[in-house]
Amino acid sequence: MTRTQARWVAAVVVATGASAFGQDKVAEPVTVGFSQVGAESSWRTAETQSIKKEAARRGAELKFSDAQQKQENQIKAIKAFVAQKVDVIVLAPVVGTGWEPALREAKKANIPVVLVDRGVKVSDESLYTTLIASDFVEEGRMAAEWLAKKTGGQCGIVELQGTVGAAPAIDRKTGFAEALARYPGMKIIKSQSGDFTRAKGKEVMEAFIKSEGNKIQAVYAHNDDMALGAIQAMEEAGMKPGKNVIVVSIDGVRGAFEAMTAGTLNASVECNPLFGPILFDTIEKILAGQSVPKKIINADKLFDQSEAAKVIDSREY
Ligand code: GYE
Repeated sequence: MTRTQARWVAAVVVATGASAFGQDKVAEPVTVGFSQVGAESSWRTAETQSIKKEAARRGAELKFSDAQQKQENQIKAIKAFVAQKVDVIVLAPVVGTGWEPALREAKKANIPVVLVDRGVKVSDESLYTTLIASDFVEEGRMAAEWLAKKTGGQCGIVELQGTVGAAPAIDRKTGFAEALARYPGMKIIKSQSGDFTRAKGKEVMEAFIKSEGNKIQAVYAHNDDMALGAIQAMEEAGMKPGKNVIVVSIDGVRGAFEAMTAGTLNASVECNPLFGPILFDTIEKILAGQSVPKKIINADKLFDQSEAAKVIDSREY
């Protein structure tokens, strides 16, 4: 057993109040450095809370760093975690490329890296231990198939993309476009990034309304926050989102369920942000020297107005 592994076992013993040898142990907690993207969306806030809560529950020391959506801040955080000799680094990477030098430093220091919610493109896959995320391409496909059914395969669509270069923005666009190719009557008439935020989603939608007006029959937003911003823009312009304009998005946050119940959002593909338990189960395995799969995929499901009111009270985020 390595020193880190021994500390992990000791920390678990302390956290659960159990003592394997019938004696009290005072152990240093396992330290986890978590470099988070920021707080751009309600999904992101739910993810942060879930991870902080689970760290506290298991008695791990979480060093939390909010990058305010800037990759340079995340690179600085990784370097700082390496200097502090944390036991594990958890990274939710804002974009997909440009990570190799920082990840190499972590590898050189023998610190395992767990990617949560977004993947990276690296030439050497050994630079991270595992990725825990949703299948974003599939989410895009689900949104498109649902829209095709709803509109009979006929509609002019505006697309609000996520952060440029982020895995969920790239993959949600790809999956949606792939499914759309089967429906010649469905066309994306405008597509632009709203950076996954409500304010940007509203701003971009206002510009779309100005240039495209009533050619817009549907909105596809890469996350709920941007959809909610777009809904506000449409309401202010006297349009009827959810009725004249069909709105579909991704995440399944509480605000989306409220909008579906109110009739302004039509559907949302759930993307579960509650990573805490699965993340710490995985960290525990890594530190105990057990092997973990390279990819751990969350299963997602689409909700529309027909179920929103029934399930809203049981939603956890
Ligand atoms: O959909 C969005 C957030 O990376 C899956 O990032 C995540 C996305 C999520 O800002 O709301």
